[in-house]
Amino acid sequence: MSINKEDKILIIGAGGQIGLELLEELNKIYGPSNVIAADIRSSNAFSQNPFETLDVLNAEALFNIVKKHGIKQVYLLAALLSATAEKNPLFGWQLNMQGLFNVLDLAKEKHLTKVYWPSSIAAFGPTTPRVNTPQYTVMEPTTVYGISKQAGERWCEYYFNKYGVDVRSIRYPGLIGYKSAPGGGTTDYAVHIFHEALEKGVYECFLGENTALPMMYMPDAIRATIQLMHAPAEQVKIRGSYNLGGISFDPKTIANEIKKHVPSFSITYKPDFRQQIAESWPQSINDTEARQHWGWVPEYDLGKMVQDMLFHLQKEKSVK
Ligand code: AKB
Repeated sequence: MSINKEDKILIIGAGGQIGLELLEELNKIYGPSNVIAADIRSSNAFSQNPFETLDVLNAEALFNIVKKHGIKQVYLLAALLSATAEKNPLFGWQLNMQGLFNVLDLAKEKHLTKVYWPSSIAAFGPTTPRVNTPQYTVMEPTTVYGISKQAGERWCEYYFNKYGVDVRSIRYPGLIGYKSAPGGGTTDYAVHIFHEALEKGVYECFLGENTALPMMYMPDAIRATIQLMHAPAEQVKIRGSYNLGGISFDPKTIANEIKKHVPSFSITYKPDFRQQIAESWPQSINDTEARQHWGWVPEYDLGKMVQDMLFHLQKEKSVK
């Protein structure tokens, strides 16, 4: 492992689904005073940490924050996700790409020592083999989000090869957690379903019942992210982005798993524009390279994840 606990870390997009959970874990390792939260909006969740209001498109403001706090590592999590970016494609492209360039350029100029940038299963497309999708395969994404992720992967690799930028990345599946809300993706149903099951006992799903997608429980995703960032540089052999496998299921299967704990729960299906996006993505992921290079092993299967989600959400509701 390569950890410098003195490093100052900046999380851009700290108020998002991944940002909030990453902040909590990085606080445990580096201490809250070393982890600077940045977002376009403030939030009570940042009360322990130094906070900066930041629009990642403002390169000068970003540079000033990096200088002010002596930042060494950046986790760049500000982005428009698949469903939201389809509604505003040019802004999605601009935010997702320019934000990345602003951070990579600071690393190229040696202001940063390490960068984390998330890619996604959205970087694949309808011509990709959908089952057990390998690391290296056909990639022809059809969403603007997916195109930005595919292009971003190539740029990360380019900055590594050309300028020696230590950039690391994971192709996240759909992420499921109880601590934060998802932010405009196609996989969001797999979080909404838990809240609706407990609050209303019914859920209308925006994907069809047999639409299988790769998913992952948030504790696994956060652990993988930190593990990759702490891996010795020579183990990080892929500088585009790593496939990461977790759990693969469709809405019907997760609904049945929830029913084991909430027997009265029922689900209906009303697919919308997100169905087409989901059908262009893999159903399951082969993550051999992540396992071999830096020792990735997932902990949660469907049953364990559903049980843990319901336990925590029920606990929260009984406190309210
Ligand atoms: C989305 O659905 O857009 C995201 C993703 C898979 O990257 N959750």
